[in-house]
Amino acid sequence: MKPEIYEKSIDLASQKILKKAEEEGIETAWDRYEKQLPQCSFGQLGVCCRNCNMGPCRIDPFGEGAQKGICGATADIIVARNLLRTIAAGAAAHSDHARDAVLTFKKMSEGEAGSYRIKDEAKLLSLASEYGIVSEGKSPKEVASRLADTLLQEFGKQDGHLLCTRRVPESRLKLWAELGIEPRGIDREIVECMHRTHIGVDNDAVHILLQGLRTGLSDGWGGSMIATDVQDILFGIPQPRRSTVNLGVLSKDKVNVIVHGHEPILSEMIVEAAEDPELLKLAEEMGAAGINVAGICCTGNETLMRHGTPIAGNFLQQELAVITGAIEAMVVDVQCVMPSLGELTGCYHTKFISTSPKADFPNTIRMEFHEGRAYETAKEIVRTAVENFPNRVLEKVTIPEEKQECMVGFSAEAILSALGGSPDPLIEAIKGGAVWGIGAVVGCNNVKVTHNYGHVNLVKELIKNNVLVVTTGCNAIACAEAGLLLPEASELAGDGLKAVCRALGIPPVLHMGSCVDISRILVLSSVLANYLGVDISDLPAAGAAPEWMSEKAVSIGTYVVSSGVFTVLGTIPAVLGSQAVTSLLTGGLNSVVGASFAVEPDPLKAAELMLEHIDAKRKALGLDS
Ligand code: SF4
Ligand code: MSK
Repeated sequence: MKPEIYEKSIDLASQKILKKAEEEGIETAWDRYEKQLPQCSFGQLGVCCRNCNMGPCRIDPFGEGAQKGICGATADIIVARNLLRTIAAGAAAHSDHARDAVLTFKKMSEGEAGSYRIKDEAKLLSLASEYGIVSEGKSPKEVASRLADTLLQEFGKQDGHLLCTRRVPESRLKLWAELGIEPRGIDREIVECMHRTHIGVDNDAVHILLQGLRTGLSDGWGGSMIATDVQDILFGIPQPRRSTVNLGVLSKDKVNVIVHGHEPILSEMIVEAAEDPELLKLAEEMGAAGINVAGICCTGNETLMRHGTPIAGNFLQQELAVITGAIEAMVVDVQCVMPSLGELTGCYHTKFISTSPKADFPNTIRMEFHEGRAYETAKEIVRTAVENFPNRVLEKVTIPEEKQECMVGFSAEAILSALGGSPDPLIEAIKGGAVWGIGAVVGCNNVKVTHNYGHVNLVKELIKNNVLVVTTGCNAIACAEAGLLLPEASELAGDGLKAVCRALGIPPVLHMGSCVDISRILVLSSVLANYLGVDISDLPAAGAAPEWMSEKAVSIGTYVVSSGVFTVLGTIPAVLGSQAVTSLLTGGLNSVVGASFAVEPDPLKAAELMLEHIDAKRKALGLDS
């Protein structure tokens, strides 16, 4: 039976636009999901292999048909190999993003990326010193150049291990070394995954999965961390600020430009170009009251965190934003951009502009971005949007009134500064029980879950139980839309957390950034663990991804668990076809890395699992008061 609109999304603005889509006969991801049902159970269980052309082979999960692929691969081998390829793809996406950020940084240092500057010299100098680069007697650009060279070597490194892992507590690093999963070169780990999963190479499920852990770590403590650090130098460390979210941020009378994807390199310039007097004058000539830039997904999170640029929505709202009929340009870079936008934008006046040399989509206008003329490209893009304003068809425009204020910008540095410069107040609050623990809730939307239902209900349950939540990605946007990113939301928190939030003037849910910024959560965990003199796995902390869908989320889950944090997944990964892999991930990993996964689609039960875990960790630390 066709689902009701309220079953598709809990968000009122989204429900209104889903109704509009129905009335206009416009197809969305939810409709296409219906058409996919029932989804292939071999695929769902992870027991289908296409790794060579003797296949595809698939294992009969009921034990009646084939139990081995043509080469002899069992369900355990096939599931483990598929999982390893998924981790590799996710790690590649984050790390290739990082590579581009470092290349821009390098060009900036050589004066070949004119529009970019060093925005945070203090972070440049502290990173340089962390990487052993002497900055005395050198100009900031010389230091930047040396740092860029060092960071670029992290990708192709052939000897030793990733330098960011120096931030890891010693006991954890020792454990990784003993297990042989200390990450080496970022590219090396990803390439090795592809090699190992080629027919006839690695055919032991445990051996394969250990490489999965190492590859995930090369993302979290490598690619993602480098992306965050370099973007902070170029664009500034996020600081607390206010903004607004949801489809209601779209303007009735201004030119609406959406920036969507993951990389802030171009969107930073678009935000600047939208304030260019020449373009503002042109907007006025076109009958618009100004230019309104709004974000979707993590490009949106990046500009939100650093400029307070409003966010129009998370992953499942990208189509809905176009269906409002109010968008002049949908500007995309990489990752999480639906190819459906090509046909969809054709139903409205929206220009669909693709900008990355790596990513094109059907029916786009290509306006490829290169650092050398970044601002010029940004201006051309904004100009295209402005000139499109007169084409807006007023009868087709519905902008929901729902928009929600939020407080964002909680980088690890900003959190420490909100605490007065030391983790002491937080540690004391945790020790005293006012803050019962820390929950890291992240990840995507997935049509298999009512949009934002998993995110919002899980987070509400955690804060009700005095768990301070840190968030990134689409979870952060869902929380913002539900009003949870405001200091006033502490009214929904337990008494202890409420008092702490009031004293510090912070929300009970702290927005730490985009998907690559989960590295900020790793850094914060390390700081807390080191301060307490324990391993990350000893902290009263737990993670969750209630509505995850992307391969990047699998890599993230892998590095979070490998770093010692128990993590609950709200949607089921494609591993259930192997008993061995499933029990390793959900149990066996505990005795290997001190943490494991759980799968629980019900957000309240997921919160319960996280709370039980936090209780146990508190007890082990002697904090059971
Ligand atoms: Fe089949 Fe083995 Fe080839 Fe996979 S690698 S398709 S299981 S023969
Ligand atoms: S955007 S990876 S849907 S969180 Fe980072 Fe959202 Fe997931 Fe993309």
